[in-house]
Amino acid sequence: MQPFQTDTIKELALQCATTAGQLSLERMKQPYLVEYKTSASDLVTAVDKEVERQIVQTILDRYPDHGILGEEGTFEGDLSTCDTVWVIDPIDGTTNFVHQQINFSVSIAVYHKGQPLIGVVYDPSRDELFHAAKGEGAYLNERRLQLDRQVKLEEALLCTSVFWNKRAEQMGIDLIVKKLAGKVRGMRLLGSAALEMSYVAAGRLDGYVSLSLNPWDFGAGKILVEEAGGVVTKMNGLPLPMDQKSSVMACNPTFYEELRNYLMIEEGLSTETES
Ligand code: 2AM
Ligand code: CA
Repeated sequence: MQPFQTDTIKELALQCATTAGQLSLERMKQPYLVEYKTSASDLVTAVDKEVERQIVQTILDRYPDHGILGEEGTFEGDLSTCDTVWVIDPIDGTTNFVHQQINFSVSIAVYHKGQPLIGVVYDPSRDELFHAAKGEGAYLNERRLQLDRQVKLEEALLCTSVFWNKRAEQMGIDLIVKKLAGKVRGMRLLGSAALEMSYVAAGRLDGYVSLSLNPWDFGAGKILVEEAGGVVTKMNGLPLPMDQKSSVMACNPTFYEELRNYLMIEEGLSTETES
């Protein structure tokens, strides 16, 4: 087994993300198959599947002993035997890809022995590459990202994902939006969690909250926000898992505690949800 070489593996992650993003842009110009996964609000396209296959092949050609957890489930190996696991979403924001043709991203996180070490998010529409390695800082293209601005909660622009499905309705996911309506400067829903967390790292948004996200939606964003100087945890304050659904809070450190207490205590929002 090869030792973990951060620079070489990050280089491959950057290459996978940019190639995948460019392929998505190309495929968008032609007709492609769109299917419902679980409902009309939950889409998958032939492009999601093709792009994931391409990323998986590129990784395994170079590192046959690495494992891959991808949204479309292309990798067939046993993750429990792999020290290094890539957690990938070929298109984060598939609904935007189909409808808006903008505001979608490729998300790639690399974990070694359970520790998140590399995060890359690529927005092909704007050619913006967000990237970070543990202990080496976060970047947008060549520019170093640093959350050194003090932000009060009432001055904060926050972001969340609201899923338009029955389960979300039952969970009362709209409570987050209602709860924050009079408390913060504004809320945005961009529709790509990986991109929203990247924007938190870049200071374009001050925080992101979600009651339930998949590991491929938050893996890369977590490293980006932390390396930019932000805080990322579950809503109950515990660390995010590598391979399970989780609630997510990612924000500027100045109001992290205040926001968490405000969301948790007054409404008694559930800390963890099943889907
Ligand atoms: P996706 O586009 O890869 O499905 C906005 O809806 C964000 O939440 C996107 O990042 C989207 O990822 C993700 N998402 C959509 N439906 C979801 C669900 N039921 N559970 C968790 N994340 C979801
Ligand atoms: Ca996806």
